Amino acid sequence: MNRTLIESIHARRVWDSRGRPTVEAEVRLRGGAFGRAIAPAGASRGMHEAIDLRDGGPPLGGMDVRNAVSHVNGEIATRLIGMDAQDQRAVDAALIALDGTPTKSRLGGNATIAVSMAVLHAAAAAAGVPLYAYLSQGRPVRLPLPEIQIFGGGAHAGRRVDIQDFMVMALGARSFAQALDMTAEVYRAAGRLMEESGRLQGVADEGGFWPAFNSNEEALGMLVRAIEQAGYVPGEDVAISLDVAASEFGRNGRYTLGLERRELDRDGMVEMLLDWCQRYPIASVEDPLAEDDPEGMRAFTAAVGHRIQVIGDDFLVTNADRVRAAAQARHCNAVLIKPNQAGTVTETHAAFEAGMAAGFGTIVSARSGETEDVTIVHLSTGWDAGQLKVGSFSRSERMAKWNECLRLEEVLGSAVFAGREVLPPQAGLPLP
Ligand code: 2PG
Ligand code: MG
Repeated sequence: MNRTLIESIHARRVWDSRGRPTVEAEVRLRGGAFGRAIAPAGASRGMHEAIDLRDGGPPLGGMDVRNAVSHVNGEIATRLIGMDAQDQRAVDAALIALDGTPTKSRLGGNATIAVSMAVLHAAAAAAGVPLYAYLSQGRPVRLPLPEIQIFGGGAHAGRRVDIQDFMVMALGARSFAQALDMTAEVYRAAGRLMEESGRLQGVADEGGFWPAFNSNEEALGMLVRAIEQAGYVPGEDVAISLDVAASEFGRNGRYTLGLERRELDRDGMVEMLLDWCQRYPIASVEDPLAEDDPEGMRAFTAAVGHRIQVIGDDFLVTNADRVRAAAQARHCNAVLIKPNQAGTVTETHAAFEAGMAAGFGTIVSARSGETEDVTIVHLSTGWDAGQLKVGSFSRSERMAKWNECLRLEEVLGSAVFAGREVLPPQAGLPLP
């Protein structure tokens, strides 16, 4: 009997952090090993990412996933039972072939990623090691430098402000645990400042404070004050990281800032961001221009890429070919890695490897709709990605990931924290 052959696969409908249904998959191997994973869900989604299959119709605003769940329990289980869970590549190739579409639109990327990750967990369990160790195969790994949201905006906060994520990176931290301690102080200070100025209105989808600001830039000013009030030097101890998520408000080279009632063209948008990078301690900017604006991405990267991390998220959708093309054309210098954008672990890993080969920064990332699933923590550590983005410093679907990192750091030791060396040396210092 081969103990790592898949014996059974079962999916059920569970609920995510926005109270929407999602797909949980469980895989059992002949030797008894077991793996489980839950698909996350994005709100600001790239147009080329794997499709989250939703049922449509009146119930739950069309967001139900009964079809995706039955695809797992039906066709997918029938196809994968008897395959070797240790051969992730073959399992994922079978999922891709069975689906037969470029975007997993038939079976659902939510169905395929839940199964693919559950198979990975089962294989690690059969090997008797934690998932990160199964992935690293003895190669040296590091705990990632976290980017942690303080204010949530964009599609995660009713578009109250245009910019989606105002985050911090604890550049001065010497361990993952210390990075969390420092971020916790900044988060607390930000909460206090919001309260004092009469703006405390709860939190957005990923646990960052609800952005009751009059301009996008006001959030930057408040973030710098929060860093200072927490006792840190902005740009040295703690720097700012932005996810502009510009595809949400930009098309065809035009950008509409709803909060400020103004429209910018590509050059205007690049100019505004450059100005921010000159006046604020910004270390990293994600999707500064829209997914349909490679020219804008290239212009921004040409201006700041030697000093600041420029990440492609919607722009690259965790796709290896897109990462290679972007590296060639210098559209950005870092890639966000989201397993459910690709739809299988193997495709996610291929995008990650393409980023590594290009000398890109690599940031494993959660989605705005999350659960207690902590698979991405093990991917970021086991693949030695160097960075991890999970959302803010509240709400248990976020804290579950940070806490899992602490457990791994206890095993690995704080000497293996990636820290600020994953960023360009001058990241965080205002541009001259
Ligand atoms: C992003 C993510 C996480 P969403 O844009 O990077 O912040 O958001 O999951 O909604 O795409
Ligand atoms: Mg993003």
